[in-house]
Amino acid sequence: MNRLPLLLATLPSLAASAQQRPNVLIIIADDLGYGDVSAYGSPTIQTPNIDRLAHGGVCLTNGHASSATSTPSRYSLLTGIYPWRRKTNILQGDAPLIIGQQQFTLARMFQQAGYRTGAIGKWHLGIGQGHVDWNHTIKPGPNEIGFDYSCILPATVDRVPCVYVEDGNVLGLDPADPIEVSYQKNFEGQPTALTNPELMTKVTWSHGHNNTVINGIPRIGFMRGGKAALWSDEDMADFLLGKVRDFIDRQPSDQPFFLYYGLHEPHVPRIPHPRFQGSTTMGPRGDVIMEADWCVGQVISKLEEKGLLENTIVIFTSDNGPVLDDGYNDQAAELIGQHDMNGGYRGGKYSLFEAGTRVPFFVYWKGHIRPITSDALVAQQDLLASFAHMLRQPVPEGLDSENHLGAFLGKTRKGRQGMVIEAVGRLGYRTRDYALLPAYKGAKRNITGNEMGIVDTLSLFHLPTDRHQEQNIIGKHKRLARQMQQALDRERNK
Ligand code: NG6
Ligand code: CA
Repeated sequence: MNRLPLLLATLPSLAASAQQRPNVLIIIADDLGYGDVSAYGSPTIQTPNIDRLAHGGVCLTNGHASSATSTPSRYSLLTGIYPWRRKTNILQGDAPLIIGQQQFTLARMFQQAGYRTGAIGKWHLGIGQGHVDWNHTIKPGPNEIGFDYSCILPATVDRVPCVYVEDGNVLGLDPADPIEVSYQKNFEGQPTALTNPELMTKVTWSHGHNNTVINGIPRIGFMRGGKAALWSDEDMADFLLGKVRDFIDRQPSDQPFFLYYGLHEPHVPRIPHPRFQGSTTMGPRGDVIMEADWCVGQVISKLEEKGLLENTIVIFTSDNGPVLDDGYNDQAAELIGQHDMNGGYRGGKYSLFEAGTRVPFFVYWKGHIRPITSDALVAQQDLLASFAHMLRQPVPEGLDSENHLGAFLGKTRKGRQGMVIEAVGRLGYRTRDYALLPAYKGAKRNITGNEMGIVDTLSLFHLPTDRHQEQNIIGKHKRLARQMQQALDRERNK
């Protein structure tokens, strides 16, 4: 214990670091589970590049997405507001932008502090104002809420349109072959996975994904045209990485950057580049995790090459917990073997149980952080207030973002007192060690097979001794449960 102040004394102080205005890179995976990285001790998967961040920085063991699905969780990461205050839900590919153009965002905060900002990869926060015309510049999008540059997949890899949108324009679009998109009905004469199953040459659907087939993969939603602009699923990792490299290469040497890099792995459809196919015994889900880990290593190498690594804070996390069958017959469930993607926690994607929101969360800053494992309770929406504090930027009142810069930089193991967690519209409450989950009417399991939460009765779990949330101890801890319920109600009524 006595070594701590000594070691810290050799590191630059928080204030000095703030003056340097380090670059900030957030790498956010899609559906990567707490047990999907070897950093937390999983013996069945090896993620050396991600582990390098975890072992060389702050390895957060109690870091959360605010929600167990993508749109809501990304919404609060970027706005610092709980997603259920805005009733956000998983968006379709043509849904309007859910962040207001006047709204304060993490990207805008960095812009105010003089940063150049970028968003590359999965977006899923909507684009345009409804009735999007994909053949002209689409506004508003990332560029209207604080990003100087963006190259995004509008929604998810399994949703149309299967094109990249760079600074509001569909990349590679041939004006003679315009794009049409609908989530209501198919375009006349267009084949679907149902009418023409033979088109599904790469993977077939198990639930939900039976509309337009693109690149041999059935998707959600209908799309026609835009052939030259279609992305290649196998090349997506390399493509996005290329855009990340370009963004870093174009950075003026006298200006810091903030980059939001949304990995598409291991969300469905899981289509790795051939060099990763068969790289694990877990089938495509394992293989795309290898691909994602490789991408992380490549970005770190890029920063090293440019001499920027010591001046860049790298955050690695995931937008929500893991899932096996999320709509495709890709053998994820069959081949998972002994691998526990939940890391011993219960639930998963869509779930209010722990594995829904407790995600991989690492903060790496070469030469500035004393490697530490920390069970401080922190949430992705806290990055906003924390970086604002670091950069001495004002934030609007009433946000759900708390400043925990000390916890993120490993100076303290103290984090939040509590936080609201959300899964498909249901709310629970977490303190550092306890979870309060509500009773609700509904199915015990999601269509994916993941357990949803508690069905019968209000429950309290003590996570350090009951990782798998088996023992409801509410009878013994009525006062604590009441306090947590009141804290949840206070938040809800704010
Ligand atoms: C669901 C999809 C699922 C996935 C999810 C979004 C079906 C049956 N399921 O509606 O495959 O796309 O939406 O995932 O269509 S998320 O990680 O972006 O939240
Ligand atoms: Ca996700």
